[in-house]
Amino acid sequence: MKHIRQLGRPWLPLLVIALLVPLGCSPVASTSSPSESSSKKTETPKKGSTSKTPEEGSTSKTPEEGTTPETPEPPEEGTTPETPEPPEEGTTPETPEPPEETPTTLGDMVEIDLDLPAPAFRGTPVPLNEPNVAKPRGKPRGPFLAPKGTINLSRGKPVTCSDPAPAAGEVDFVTDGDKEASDFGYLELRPGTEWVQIDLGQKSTIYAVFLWHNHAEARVYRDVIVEISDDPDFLESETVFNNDYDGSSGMGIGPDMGYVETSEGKLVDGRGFQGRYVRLSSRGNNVDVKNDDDKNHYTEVEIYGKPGT
Ligand SMILES: [Ca+2]
Ligand SMILES: [Ca+2]
Repeated sequence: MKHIRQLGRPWLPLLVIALLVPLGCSPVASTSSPSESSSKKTETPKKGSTSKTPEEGSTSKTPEEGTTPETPEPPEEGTTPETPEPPEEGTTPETPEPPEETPTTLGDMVEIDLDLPAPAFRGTPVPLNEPNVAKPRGKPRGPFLAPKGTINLSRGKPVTCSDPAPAAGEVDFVTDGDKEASDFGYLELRPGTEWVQIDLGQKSTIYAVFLWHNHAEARVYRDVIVEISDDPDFLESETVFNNDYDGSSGMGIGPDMGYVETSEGKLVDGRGFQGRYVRLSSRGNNVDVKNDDDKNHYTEVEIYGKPGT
């Protein structure tokens, strides 16, 4: 029994080694491979996280810069952010574009015939003691040019006004075609800032507004303001003329000059703005104010343009 025990002992260490070697080998070998594999895993998501590279590459740069393993993972993340962005950019610029294009659409320019009333006084009006008034031209106005197809849109169209009880005349006088200087031919509105408004019946492209207050004598009407809108209440509008130099009518200080009434009427450039309604405001005149009777008079308004849009 002793011999067997002595012979058996020298084998023990061999057995132990034999058992340890396979156990030890596996951990040593595994440490190297996982470290490499882990590093590869971290690298992949890092490159993948920079999703912009694949985004750009997916469209054009990928074939040159892209490596095959990176390409498949990121595109999924990259495609999602790209999709929502373009529609946002596309919709925003479309909205502001229409108002810019609207007033600049002009066709072939032709001369439009006007039916002017007879002059009520002769000679060039004398410069008036009134601020911000343009020097009278002293000669007839040149031809009225407008895009081909322009017509008088306002003739016979319904008129409303801010004065609930006009002192003289009817609102229909403003668009009845009678422009002769006469105390019986105009609509008279109370003192202060008042307006008349023409409903063209449909949204129209407007190239010019001609305006006759009372041209029986050389008068200057104050705070002449002309607006175009699709809203009958004019909460939003395009102002095409404003000579209220001190802002006393509450619609802002205007850049335009005052003018002396003549039989030619006042030509206001509509600039091709579109709208269904045109509103004309004024704040009395330099003649009647001396008599403490600072009223507003509208003999005729003609709006030239094209019906519809
Ligand atoms: Ca009239
Ligand atoms: Ca004013």
